[in-house]
Amino acid sequence: MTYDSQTALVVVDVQNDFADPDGNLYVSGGDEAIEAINREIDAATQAGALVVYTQDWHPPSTPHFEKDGGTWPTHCVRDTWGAQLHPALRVVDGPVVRKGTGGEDGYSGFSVRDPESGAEARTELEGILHARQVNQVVVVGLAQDVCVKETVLDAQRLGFASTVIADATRPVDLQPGDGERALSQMTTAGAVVR
Ligand code: VGL
Ligand code: ZN
Repeated sequence: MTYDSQTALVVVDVQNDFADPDGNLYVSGGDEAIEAINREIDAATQAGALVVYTQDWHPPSTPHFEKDGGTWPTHCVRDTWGAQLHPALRVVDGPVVRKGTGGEDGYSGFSVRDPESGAEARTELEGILHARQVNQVVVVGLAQDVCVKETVLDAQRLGFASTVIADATRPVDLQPGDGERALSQMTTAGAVVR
């Protein structure tokens, strides 16, 4: 991608639990995507573009987790190894947006949703982008069919022209084909899949 000052790179959830084979919710090939992710971080940094990192950041107990009635194995519990950014990820100066901190499902970098009440709330991401006059986002990271997808769909809804770099993402593929379906959903929403 070519970056400029009105474009931000959003690096979604490149955390040990998703990107390390020993992680609790390892996304197959997540570690292999880091090289392509770092390439985008370098390109963005060289162009002076903003790089934002998101982190899934859950309390130890939340209806987001299987053990508490939810969908997912326990992952990205705040202040644990699993929640840390993967050591191979290039970390440059830029905001870090944490989501799911109050026990919500935090799929999108822009918004969270209480799985029980359905109540939605915004993270600080939209404000960060607007403050920098950003009107375009490039999204990379994990997982293609969960948090990357929801981040891109929200970005499109909020008026940011969005591009997802497919080889800088990997899908969970809970159901076979989820990754491919996510890419076409993002395309249908007006995002560019590269
Ligand atoms: C994610 C499942 C649960 C993700 C987060 O980052 O894609 N997936 N929480
Ligand atoms: Zn999560």
